[in-house]
Amino acid sequence: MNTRVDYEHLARALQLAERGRYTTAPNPCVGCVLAQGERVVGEGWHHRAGEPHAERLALAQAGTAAWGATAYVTLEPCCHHGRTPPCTEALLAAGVTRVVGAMTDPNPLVAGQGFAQLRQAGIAVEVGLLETQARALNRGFIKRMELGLPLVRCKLAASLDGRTALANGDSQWITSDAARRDVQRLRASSSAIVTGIGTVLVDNPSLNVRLSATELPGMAADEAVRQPLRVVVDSHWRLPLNARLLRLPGETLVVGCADAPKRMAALQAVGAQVYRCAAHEGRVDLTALMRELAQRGINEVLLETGATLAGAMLAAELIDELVLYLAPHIMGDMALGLFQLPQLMTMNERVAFTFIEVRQIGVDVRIVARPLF
Ligand code: AOF
Ligand code: ZN
Repeated sequence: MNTRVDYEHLARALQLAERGRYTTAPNPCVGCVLAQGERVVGEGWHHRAGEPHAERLALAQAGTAAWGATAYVTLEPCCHHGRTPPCTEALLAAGVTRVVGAMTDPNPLVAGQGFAQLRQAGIAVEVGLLETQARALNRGFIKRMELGLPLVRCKLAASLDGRTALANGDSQWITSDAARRDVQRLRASSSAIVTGIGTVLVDNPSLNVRLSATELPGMAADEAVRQPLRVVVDSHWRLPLNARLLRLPGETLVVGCADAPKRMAALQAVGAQVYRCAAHEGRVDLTALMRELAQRGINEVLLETGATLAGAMLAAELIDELVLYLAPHIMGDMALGLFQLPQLMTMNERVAFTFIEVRQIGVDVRIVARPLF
C-alpha cells in the first residue's frame, strides 16, 4: 500500500531525475530520495554516463541516516557492473529496508533482477507507483532497450496552411524567435539530429545547439552543453566538403549507401564520420539507419528535414512524435508541404494522429501529435 508520503517522495525523485534531461544520455534520467517517514535524508539524480547513479549520490548524502530508510527510485536499481558498480549492493550495504520503485529497468542486464535481488535480501519492494510519469521521462531509452530503435521526433515549422517553403525553396524564417528558441531546447535534449542532403544543399543549416547551460533547466552554469550528433542522410555522398555543419563543434555523421570509397575518404578527411548503410531501392534504408543509431547509444532523434525524408520516415513508420510549429500566416497552395507521400486514393489511407498537446509559443502555435500506426 502506498501512502501520501510515498507519493510525495517519489514525485520529488521524478523532479530530481528530470534535471538530467540534457546530460544523461545514453543513460536514462533517474532520481532517488531516501527518507525516514516524512523526513528526507538523502537526494540524488544521475548526471551523466560514467558518473555515479542516483542511488549512490543519495546514499552519500544520507550517510548513516540511510539505515532503516526507504529508497524512492524512479527506475529499478541496477544489479549489474556497468561503468559503475551495482546500486542494489549499495542499498543493501547501507541498511535500506524498503524500496519504492516507479518502474522496472528495460535494460536486459537488469530487467527485474534488481528488484528480485532486493526482495531476496529481505527488502520490502513495491513497484508501479507513478509509473506513467517515470516512463514519460525516458521514452527514448525505453524504446531503444525494448526495440533497438531510437525515439524519433519530427520537428516541422509551417504556415497556418501547412506550407514549409516557397516553390523556389526559400523557407527563412517561417516561425518567430520564441519558437526557434523552443527548438533549441528540443535539440539540446536529443542525442542526434537527422536531416536529409536536400535540406543541407538548400539551407546549409548548422543543426547545432546555441544555448548556454544557464538556459537549460537542471544544468549547472559551468557545465558544457553537449552538441547532438548531426546525421546527414546522403545516399550518394553529395555533401559539399565546405558545408557549414562540418565546421562546427560536435560530430557529423554522413550516411550513404552508394559505393564511392573516394568520396567517403574525402568526407573523412574534412572531419566527418561516414557510415555506409544498407540500401532500400537505391536509397539509405531508414530502418537500418535507425537501428545503427540505437546501437551507437542514441535514445532520442530529432528529425529536422524537408518533405522528402520526412515523408519517407513517416511511411516507414519510424516517427514517434510530430512537433509542429504553425505560424500565423498563409503561404498558398504553390508553396511546399510537410510530408511527401504517394498520392492517396481513399480517405482510409490517411496517416492518423492523436493530439498530445497544443500550446501557443510566442506568436506561433506548437502542436505535439503522435501517429496511430
Ligand atoms: C540505476 N540508477 O541512476 C541509473 C541506472 O554504465 P552504467 O554503470 O552507468 O549503467 C548504465 C545502466 O544502468 C543503464 O543502461 C540503466 O540500465 C541503468 N541506469 N540505474 O540504478 C541510475 N542511471
Ligand atoms: Zn545503478
